[in-house]
Amino acid sequence: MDLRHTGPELDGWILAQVGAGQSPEAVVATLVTRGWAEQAAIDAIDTAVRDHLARHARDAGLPAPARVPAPVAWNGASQIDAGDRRVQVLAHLVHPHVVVFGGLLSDGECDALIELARGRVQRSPTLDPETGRDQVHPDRTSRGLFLQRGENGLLRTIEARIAALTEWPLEHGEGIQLLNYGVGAEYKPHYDYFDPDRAGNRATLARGGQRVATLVMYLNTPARGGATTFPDVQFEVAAIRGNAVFFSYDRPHPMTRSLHGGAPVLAGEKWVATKWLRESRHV
Ligand code: PD2
Ligand code: ZN
Repeated sequence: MDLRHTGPELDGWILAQVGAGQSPEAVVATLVTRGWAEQAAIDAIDTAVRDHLARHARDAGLPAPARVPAPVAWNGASQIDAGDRRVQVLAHLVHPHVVVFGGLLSDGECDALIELARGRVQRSPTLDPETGRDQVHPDRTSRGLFLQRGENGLLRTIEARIAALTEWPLEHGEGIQLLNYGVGAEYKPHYDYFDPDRAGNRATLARGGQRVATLVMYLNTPARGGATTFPDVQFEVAAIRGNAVFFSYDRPHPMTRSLHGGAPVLAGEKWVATKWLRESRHV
């Protein structure tokens, strides 16, 4: 078989190899022995598999999968070098794709973010998918503050760390949102992606494409309650100061099992900083 050129023959061969259980590394190695440069072989495999999955999704009436940040490997390193800080990997779930990080923020950074927001937070809105306008909704009873990306030195430091940790371009991140929940406040289960079929989401989607991942960073440890929950898999992440939960969703569809919520705070208060990552540059 002629494997020297891109085209249907090569794509068919790649899919047959992967389908037979060959690892991507083994397929790259075979292509290299046939004269391919390593990076070109990786790109050819990536394209063949991605096109195949997109066709498969379309045939099944589903949105095509997007590329998403994938910060950890299965049974990979338990600490990640995030540039200026080593971050622990405390737990990793594949579907939904959830990673619990330890020690992402220092105590001082958590306190500084809370101080920045205290007195400035207002009742958090949700985006009305029909009109595209912010609305106050009973499902979301936290108080929040949106910050600009790179608004001050502290945010620039944290945003650079997040970009290193997630291996996702800093410019694809939205500005950080600070949230405060008092006793009884919660964020009922929802999806963070935007429904592309709703007219009110068009303007948001035009400014950086779809959201593909969320990072919720815990700035304090509530006295009781306030976990981040994933109801589809009956999984919850305890809010512990400095830790964070990351989750990704490769398409705007419940099949991602990315339904999640902020459970009610039962005692004390809860502070989080949320960072959403987009497919492309967010403006
Ligand atoms: O505060 C949380 O745990 C939480 C839960 C679900 C935050 C968000 N979603 C969010 O900011 O989207
Ligand atoms: Zn959310």
